[in-house]
Amino acid sequence: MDLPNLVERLRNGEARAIARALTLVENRGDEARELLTQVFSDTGSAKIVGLTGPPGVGKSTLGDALAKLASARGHRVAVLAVDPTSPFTGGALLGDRARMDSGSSDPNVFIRSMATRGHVGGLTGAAFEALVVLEAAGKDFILVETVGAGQDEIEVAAAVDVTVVVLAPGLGDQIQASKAGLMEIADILVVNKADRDGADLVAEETQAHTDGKPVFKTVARDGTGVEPLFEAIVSTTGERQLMESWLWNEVQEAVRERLPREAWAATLERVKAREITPHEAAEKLLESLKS
Ligand SMILES: Nc1nc2c(ncn2[C@@H]2O[C@H](COP(=O)(O)OP(=O)(O)OP(=O)(O)O)[C@@H](O)[C@H]2O)c(=O)[nH]1
Ligand SMILES: [Mg+2]
Repeated sequence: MDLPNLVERLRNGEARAIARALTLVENRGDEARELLTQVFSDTGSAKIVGLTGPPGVGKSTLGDALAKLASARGHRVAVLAVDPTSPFTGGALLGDRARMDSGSSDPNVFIRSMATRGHVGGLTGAAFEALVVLEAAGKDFILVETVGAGQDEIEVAAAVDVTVVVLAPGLGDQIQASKAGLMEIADILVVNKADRDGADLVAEETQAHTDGKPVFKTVARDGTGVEPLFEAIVSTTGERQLMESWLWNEVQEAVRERLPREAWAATLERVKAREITPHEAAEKLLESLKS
């Protein structure tokens, strides 16, 4: 598939072309850049929903249930799982990525997991580009799942139209700390695994710590409570920060790439020795990029 061919088939929404384009984006080569340049102007209108929360709370299961519902309502749906810690369930536990990528129980839902760790530009750049690819393919309801653990993941979840933070009963104490950051970026909160003991308590506590944000209870596994959640997602209009986050990410990457390592190391030593302040150092480093 050459590039013009790929772009045409991507625009037609062909699953194989989407998969191919996402692989290009994952590999972060020149071809991906060229592809994005060609399709960028016809994107921007999809509803992009972030699903984030601690590992194992049921994000993928809930994502699958929401995707099916959205598909049944006539949306063209895609689910992007960024660096999942466990594979998509889709009703059953699936082992490998090939199967995971067809893991939805609804054949009209495009599902893809994406590994971005360790890649140049990091998680954020690749994930933002992937979202644009899905939009170019005509997807109008896109769920992006990230584990709400690292700063990058949180950044992606916060940059979309609606951020849904998923919690569940039985989370350990160490989760409590990261919960505060998660609450902040949430538009909507969900306590999943409502069939388990302690779900009501978690929901009450969560409600008490949010200033009037809606808290939903769901049993993703059997679909209980998913419909009201879906309605809330559809009627929430958050402020999309995708382009701002993306641009800022690119600027940071560009600066990082262009700063000579030696200049960086030497300047850092001077800062450590308290010869110049980080502020002065930053000015000098930016100045050195001009020449
Ligand atoms: N009891 C109960 N189990 C659930 C529910 N939803 C999901 N699970 C189970 O919880 C486990 C984890 O579900 P996932 O959907 O993979 O959770 P996740 O948050 O995507 O996990 P990571 O991607 O690894 O962070 C699976 O065994 C699910 O079947 C629920 O509503 N109730
Ligand atoms: Mg998952």
